[in-house]
Amino acid sequence: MLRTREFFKMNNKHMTLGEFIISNQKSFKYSSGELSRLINSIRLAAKVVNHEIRKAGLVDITGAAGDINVQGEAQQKLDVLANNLFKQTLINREIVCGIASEEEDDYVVVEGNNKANENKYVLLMDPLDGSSNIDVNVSVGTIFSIYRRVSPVGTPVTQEDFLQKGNEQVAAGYVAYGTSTMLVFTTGNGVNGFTLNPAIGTFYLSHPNMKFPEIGKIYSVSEGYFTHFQEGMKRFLIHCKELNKEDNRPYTARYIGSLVSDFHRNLIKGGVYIYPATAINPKGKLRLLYECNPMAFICEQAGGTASDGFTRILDIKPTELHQRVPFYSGSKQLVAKAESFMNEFSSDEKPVYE
Ligand code: AHM
Ligand code: MG
Repeated sequence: MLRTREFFKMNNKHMTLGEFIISNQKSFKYSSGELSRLINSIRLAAKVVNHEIRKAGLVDITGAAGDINVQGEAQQKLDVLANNLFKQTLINREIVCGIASEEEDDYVVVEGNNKANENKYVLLMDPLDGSSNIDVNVSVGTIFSIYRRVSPVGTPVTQEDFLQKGNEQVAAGYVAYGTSTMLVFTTGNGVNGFTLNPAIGTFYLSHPNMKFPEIGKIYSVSEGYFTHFQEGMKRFLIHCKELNKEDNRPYTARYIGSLVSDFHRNLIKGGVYIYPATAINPKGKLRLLYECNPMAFICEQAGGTASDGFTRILDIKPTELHQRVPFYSGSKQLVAKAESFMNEFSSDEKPVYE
């Protein structure tokens, strides 16, 4: 618990997330107030999910719920809970017209209480990413992505509202439930990070204008799959381990296996996160709509690069809700280096999207 003096110092000095939203509303792409209310709803749901996660070790809510999600993976109880909490918060507050989630087979049409839904935004989310880490007390995260609908307002949302290119995103963010809880987001005007003060349940602007260090030294890849990687990826990993004083090699390997945490650390310290194509998962593991697009938007807004090894993530036209793509993201120079190995040695395996 913070001592009283420190508590007041922190709470007087830093802007709260609520204050930030109000003072920045005019710079949001469309400033009708609807997006601000939506981000406020996410803030609320994040606090509730945070509360549940923080007591996960105390009550018997960890472990597989028994359901198998659309990806064929066992759902953890907290996945289900986080999904329901975010969904219910957004539905109750009548703030979106549709929701798509990694934990739902299909998109959810949100109808207004007494009238046709007049809301303009759809939300896509991975409500609890890295959930296999919950049982072992390792950080997890929530990832979200917001678009303007393309179908007419007042009609039920359609799949096309969700299958938009990432460069159409209006806002994106993540919540990192780590040693502290942080909400990091962008509305296309840079990236800002807010840390939750659990004593009073308020997010404070702790990391204004976050930027990837251009030159990173960390690479985050699950090297256990080395044998299944494409030649370009193998060469990049060998490069990371070689001795070279000029560019400070060998680099440092760090892999938590929790995308939000790995990405967040690299954003602060400088590095590259890669979930590449493998012989077993030729399209990689991560989902374009719920994980890669929002992280890519944040990444670029923070001065980094995000690609599938060849193509910019935000330029990919999605073809299905649960589509997977290889994911390379982080400090510009490191991603460029990985891409150069992919282009040189694996260009015949470049993913094609139609
Ligand atoms: P999930 O959405 O089922 O939690 O899977 C995504 C997670 C990422 O957070 C993480 O980077 C990756 O899966 C780890 O996968 P692996 O165990 O194959 O390295
Ligand atoms: Mg996930």
